[in-house]
Amino acid sequence: MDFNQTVLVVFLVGSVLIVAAMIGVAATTRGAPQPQSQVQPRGYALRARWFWALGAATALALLISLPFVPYPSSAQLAGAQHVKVTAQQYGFVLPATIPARTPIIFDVTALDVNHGFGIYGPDNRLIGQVQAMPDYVNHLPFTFSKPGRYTVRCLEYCGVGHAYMQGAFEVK
Ligand SMILES: [Cu+2]
Repeated sequence: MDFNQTVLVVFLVGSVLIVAAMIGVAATTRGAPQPQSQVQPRGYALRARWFWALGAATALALLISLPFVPYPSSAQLAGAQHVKVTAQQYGFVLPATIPARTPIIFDVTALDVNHGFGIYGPDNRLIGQVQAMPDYVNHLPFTFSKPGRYTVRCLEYCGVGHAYMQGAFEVK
């Protein structure tokens, strides 16, 4: 199963669970309304438990995922090679080749309006992106582990030619 199929399955299972919960609520709330004094303590107790459960889940998710944050440390970036990227209606100016296994910092700017600088790997999956803005330089650190042909696409609607705004570079 590839990534897109996994997303589809998760989405479908989630949708079924939500619909099931809605049907459950609809089926169990048919009777006469209960008085507020009877419902309130149960609701408040449920709310407190829900709060702590969400807090615990968030803390756990942070602890598990923090080591995988994809941003390089400043030490790793000390010797990084800067690559200038200029976006303009409707294309990108950037070098034709970029070295593999070398820390890179893309210095991204635009000459006219806001653009998106989205990098797609050889398997056509989005692997990194940053905005390209006029009169401002955004820095996107990235280290390419796989050689191949990478495509750059504009990810921000920038005018009539937006859909065709592409670039490419070779990682060697
Ligand atoms: Cu665009």
